[in-house]
Amino acid sequence: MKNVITGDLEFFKGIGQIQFEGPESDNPLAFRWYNAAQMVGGKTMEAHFRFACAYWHSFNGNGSDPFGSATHLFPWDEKSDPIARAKDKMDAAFEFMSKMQLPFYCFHDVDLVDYTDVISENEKRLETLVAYAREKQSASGIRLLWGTANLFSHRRYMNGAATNPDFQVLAHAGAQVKAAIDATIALGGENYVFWGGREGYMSLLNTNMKREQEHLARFLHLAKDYARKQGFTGTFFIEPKPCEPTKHQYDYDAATVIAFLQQYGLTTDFKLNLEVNHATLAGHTFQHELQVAADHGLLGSIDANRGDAQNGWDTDQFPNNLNELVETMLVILEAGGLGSGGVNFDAKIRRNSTDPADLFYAHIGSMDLFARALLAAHRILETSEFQKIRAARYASFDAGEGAAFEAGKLNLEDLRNYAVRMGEPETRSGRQEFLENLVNRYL
Ligand code: XLS
Ligand code: NI
Ligand code: NI
Repeated sequence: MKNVITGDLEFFKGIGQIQFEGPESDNPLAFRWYNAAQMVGGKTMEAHFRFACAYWHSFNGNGSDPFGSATHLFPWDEKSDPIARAKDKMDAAFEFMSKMQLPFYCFHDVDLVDYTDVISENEKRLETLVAYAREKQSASGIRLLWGTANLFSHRRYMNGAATNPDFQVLAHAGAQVKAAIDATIALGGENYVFWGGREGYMSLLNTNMKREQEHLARFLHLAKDYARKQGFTGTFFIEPKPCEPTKHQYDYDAATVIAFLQQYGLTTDFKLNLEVNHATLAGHTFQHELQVAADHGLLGSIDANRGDAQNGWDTDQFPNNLNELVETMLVILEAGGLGSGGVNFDAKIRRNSTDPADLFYAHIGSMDLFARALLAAHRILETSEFQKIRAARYASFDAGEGAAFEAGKLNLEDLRNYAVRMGEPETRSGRQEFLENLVNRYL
C-alpha cells in the first residue's frame, strides 16, 4: 500500500485512499476486484500488473480536441511561474496516484514541466522537477515505470525527429532524448520508451524511406549506448503504431518493429510496448500483437486503453471489455508475465467527464476489470482443458513423420510420399465456438 501524500494543497478533497471492498460493495470509490496483496498463481495482483498512471493524459490532458478548447480546468494549472505550476501538477499527480494505490507512473519530459526553445534551460527545468519527483517517490513509495521524450509536439518535429531529413532537427531530438534518459536514470526508471509519433512519412514523393529508417536505427543505437554508459540497466521499449499523426509510421505493428530490431541488431536491449488502440488501428486484435511479441521473447510492457468501434482514431478510452481482457491476460500469463514492464493506462477520461472523481472512476473500473480478467484467465489455465485442446490440434507433429518434419529431417519428396501413403486427411474441427464458450464460462 502506498502512503497517501499531498502537497500544500489537497487537490482531490473528500476522496481518501481507494480500498478493496470486494464484489458485493456498492461504493463507487472502492475496488471490487483489484486487491493489491491478493496472491494469484504465486504472485500478488500488484506484481502481476505493475499498474502505471500516464502523466500526460491524467494531469496535462485538459479535454481539448480539434474542435474545442480545454474543458478540464485544473487547479494545478494556474500559477504563472512554470516551475511553481509544474510542482503543483506533480503534487496533484502524487496525491492522485497514492490515493489510487498506483505503484508506478510514466511521463514524457514535457509532461513534467513546460519546455522552451533553449536546450540548456529545458535541461535545468527538467533537473529541478526530477529532484522534486525524487522526494515524492520516496515519500509515497511510487516508482517510475518508464520515461520518454516527446519528439512529436514541437513544430520542429513536423517532418519527424530521428527520421527528419534535416540533421539539425535530428540533433535536437538527440539533446532531448539525452536529458530524458538522464531523468529516467535519476528517478530509478525501470524502462525507457520510444514512441515514434512522427517517425514516418506523409508522402513518399518527398521521402527517402531507406535513409530515414537507417537514421532511426543509428539514433536508437546512440541512445542505448549513452544510457548503458550512464549505468542504465533497464529495458528499452519501442511502441508500435501504424499511423496518426503521420500517414504511415515506420513502427507499424509488432511484426514490423521486430523485423527492424532484428535487422539493426537491437533485440538484446529493446522489447515492445504494445498499446491496445494501436493494435486495432493496425487491423489487429491486441491479443495478436501480444502473441507476436511473446513468440519472439520481446513482450515488454503494455499501454492499456481501447478505441471506439465506430471511430478510426486513437481515442484512448479506458478499457472496459472483460472478454477482451481475459484473452489479453491469457497471452500474458502464458508468456510468463510482463517482466520489468507493466500496465500503463495510456487512456484519458472524456472531454465531458469534468468531475475530479471521474479520474478515479476511470482507473478503478479498469484496474477492477484487469483483476477480474486475471482471475478468470488464471482459472482457465489452471482448471480447464483450454491448453490441452489447443495442443491436441498439433498432435500429428508430436511423433512419427510430423516430428521428423519439425526436426528438419524430411524433404519435399518425403512429404509427397507420406501424402500418397496416408491418403486424404480426415476433417478436424477447430472448435472455435466450443473454446469461446469455455472462456465465457469463467467470466
Ligand atoms: C500515442 C502514444 C503515446 C506513447 C508515449 O499514441 O500512445 O502516448 O505511449 O509517447
Ligand atoms: Ni502509448
Ligand atoms: Ni496511443
